[in-house]
Amino acid sequence: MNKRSGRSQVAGLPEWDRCAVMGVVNVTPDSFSDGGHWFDTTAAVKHGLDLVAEGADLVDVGGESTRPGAARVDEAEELKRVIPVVRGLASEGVTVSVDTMRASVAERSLAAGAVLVNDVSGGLADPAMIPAVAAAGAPFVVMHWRGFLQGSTVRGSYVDVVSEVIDELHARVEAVLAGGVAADRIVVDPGLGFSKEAEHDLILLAHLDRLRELGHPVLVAASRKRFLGRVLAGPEGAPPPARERDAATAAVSALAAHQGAWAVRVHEVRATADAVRVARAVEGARIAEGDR
Ligand code: PMM
Repeated sequence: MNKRSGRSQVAGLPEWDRCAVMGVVNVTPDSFSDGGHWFDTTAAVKHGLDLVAEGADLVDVGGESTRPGAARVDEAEELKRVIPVVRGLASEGVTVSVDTMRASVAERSLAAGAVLVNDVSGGLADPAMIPAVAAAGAPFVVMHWRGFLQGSTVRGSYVDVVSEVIDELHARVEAVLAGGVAADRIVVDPGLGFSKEAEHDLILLAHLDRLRELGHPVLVAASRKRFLGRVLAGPEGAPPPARERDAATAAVSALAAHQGAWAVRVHEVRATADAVRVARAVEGARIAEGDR
């Protein structure tokens, strides 16, 4: 934790003096938000490098779509998609995160140069995940997750969504700590859109301060998600397609950075890179004012 700005850091990763930008490379044929456009190793590596050129601090590589209703990819296929892309980006000096629920994919990715494991199940999907991350000494993103089935009605009912997400994340963090992952390597994530309605996502975004009270850096992954489609829907109620939600995503990035998020995970990096820099400048002005 930086005492002056209150900014949180993650052991084992570079330090950024502002909210970090995590660019997304989905190496899948069926990702809802980029239509499988990057389903090719060379194209995926090039896309990751382009994201870095546009201002991404780290690149999150995933080979399995988590969109509602997506079928699970088998392990061999996930490895085939992810490992060459992780290796290609890491060999170019990119800070690489791997988005996987499988311990084997996490282990092989770390061996290929990844430095962060991002598991949307928070270690629940694969019992071997936490021991693998602990053994490697890798930083770990623990996302709020209520199971494979997602969407509006499935396990998405809450009385007080902020308290419930915090309590459930706290329980996962305890399990991850008990499994041997160091406290200063744990990142928490509210899991926007996972077993949550649009209003749940918005309330969680309004209360990132409470999530930060868990004592771990917070990752926010709002990019192109359904709740933004709902917010932007026209009078007929039709949400714009995922690719037309990037300006809204950048707005969330500014809001998240302003509330002290450690990082934001986005598909379109350029606008978010600007947004987090503006948030940093405003924060710098506030700190300078306090010094006068
Ligand atoms: N969402 C998706 C994929 N990976 N990782 C984290 N930590 N948090 C998320 O909310 C999250 C994630 C699904 O979105 P995508 O298919 O657009 O990548």
